[in-house]
Amino acid sequence: MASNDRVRARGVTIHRPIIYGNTAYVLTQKEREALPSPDHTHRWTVALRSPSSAPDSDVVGGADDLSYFIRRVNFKLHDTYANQNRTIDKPPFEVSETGWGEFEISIRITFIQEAGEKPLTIYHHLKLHPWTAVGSGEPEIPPLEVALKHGPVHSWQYDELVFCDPFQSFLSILTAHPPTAMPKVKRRPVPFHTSNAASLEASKGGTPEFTQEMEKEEAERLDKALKMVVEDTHIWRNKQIEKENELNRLKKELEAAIVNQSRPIRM
Ligand code: SLL
Repeated sequence: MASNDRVRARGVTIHRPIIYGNTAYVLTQKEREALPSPDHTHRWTVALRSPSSAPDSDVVGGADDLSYFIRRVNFKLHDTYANQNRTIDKPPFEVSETGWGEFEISIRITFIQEAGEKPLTIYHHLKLHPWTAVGSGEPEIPPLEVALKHGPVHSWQYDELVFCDPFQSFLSILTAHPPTAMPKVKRRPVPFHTSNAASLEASKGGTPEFTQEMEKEEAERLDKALKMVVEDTHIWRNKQIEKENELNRLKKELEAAIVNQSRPIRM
């Protein structure tokens, strides 16, 4: 190690974008019969990747190899799986399996030693079923024939790993590997996400892709949601004031009635 390896670049903040999530396919009858467990209905891949996609790829994200700063990723699956702890120590950082149910997967990221960072655990809810009844009633799991027509389910979350005051050596490694920029505008469907109702429909149209435009749209959705919360708070506050006034009025009426009742009747 060079002498300045343990020196921190104070005041510097550097981040690396990531996506994590899953893609799931409905198995055909033939595929199911070929499995040791014919009750499995889906084939899926859970992964940690770079957000930008390789050109003309049918994979969501994954253009960059993240092993320049990530040493290992542990995926912890549901108890129903044999060897539920899957350690992936080289890229691609992903696990493919078959199964019948959705569950929470914990994804533990271990950084390269130079980072001097503790491992980080994030969670992804494995998504197998396309949502139906969007906006009208509770979402339901559609029958497999319907899901088959819908095509693969893509459920991915964008996030950023932020490093504050990084060690000089780690900073050099990061700056030597700039992430591939995401396309500015949409060319493909947007990845499904529960916070974005529009993505439910869009995710039917093929392999989705993350873009810079999505960031702007997410900011707009957050703005809109904040305005709604502020408006609602205002409405409910006024209702509360109204009800408190009514309560006071009724209390006074009641007091007056009691006073009247207990007043001696003069003959
Ligand atoms: C559910 N709470 O009931 C969830 C559990 C478990 C999924 C889902 C395969 C297990 C095996 C599998 O799909 N487990 O290999 O038999 O929906």
